[in-house]
Amino acid sequence: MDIIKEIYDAVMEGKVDDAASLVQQALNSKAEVNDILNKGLIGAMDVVGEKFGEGELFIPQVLWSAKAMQAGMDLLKPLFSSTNHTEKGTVVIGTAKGDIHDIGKNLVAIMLEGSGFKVADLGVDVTPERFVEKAIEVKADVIAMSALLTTTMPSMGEVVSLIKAKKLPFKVIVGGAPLDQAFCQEIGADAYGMDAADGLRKIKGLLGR
Ligand code: B1M
Repeated sequence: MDIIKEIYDAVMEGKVDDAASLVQQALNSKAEVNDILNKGLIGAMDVVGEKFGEGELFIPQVLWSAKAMQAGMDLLKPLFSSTNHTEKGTVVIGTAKGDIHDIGKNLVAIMLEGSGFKVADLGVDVTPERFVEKAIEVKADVIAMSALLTTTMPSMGEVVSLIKAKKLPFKVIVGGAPLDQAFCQEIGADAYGMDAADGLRKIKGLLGR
């Protein structure tokens, strides 16, 4: 069987060890990293999400799939490592208040680090105040926020309001499956990242790098 399909199946079935060893095998056999990530790991997680939404899969199964995906992603992380160590800027990243989804956010953080950015990762369920405090503490250039729930999207707008009220210099980028460019404009954020690669591109664009 095609190794990418095997990775896809391992994530679908939530087989954490298999996902890791198959990703390693794929890397050893010089499979395309983008195929491993997009067709194997993310492709499977998208279908898991659809089945979860339709009530065909339940939270424990989704969690195992998420763990399998993360195990595969951990092995890809070094491949995104920067060869150019000139620091491009500092980004504070986290998942919006009330939201514990972190796979997409982790992917954005990996790509940023790999591209030479300093990343302060606040994890999940981050309050608007905490985003701003951390950005002040580390003298960030950008605050990057992820949300996967429609109910947690509005707290991203609170971050923008806090920044404006305090006249702080931080740029704001938002991303996550339920968001779009219109929402980004509605809350007054500076950019919307459609996926992790687009997030990286937009952050570079915001900083002129
Ligand atoms: Co949740 N969940 N979940 N879940 N979950 C969704 C998001 C959902 C769409 C599933 C569904 O119903 N079809 C639905 C949200 C509905 C809505 O609000 N519209 C949902 C729900 C309802 C819930 C709970 C409420 C379920 C419950 O308890 N009844 C609960 C919420 C808990 C909470 O947060 N308070 C919950 C829990 C969970 C798990 C814990 C089981 C698990 C999370 C594990 C983890 O993250 N560690 C989970 C998962 C895995 C999902 C799905 C299946 C997959 C999400 C994922 O990781 N995708 C998801 C369905 C789906 O999205 N299809 C679902 C892979 C990841 C790579 O994609 O994060 O979209 P994503 O990131 C993308 C882009 O969006 C973008 O880049 C990435 C790709 O390159 N991106 C950015 C993301 N952030 C970015 C930031 C940027 C730029 C780009 O710049 C800053």
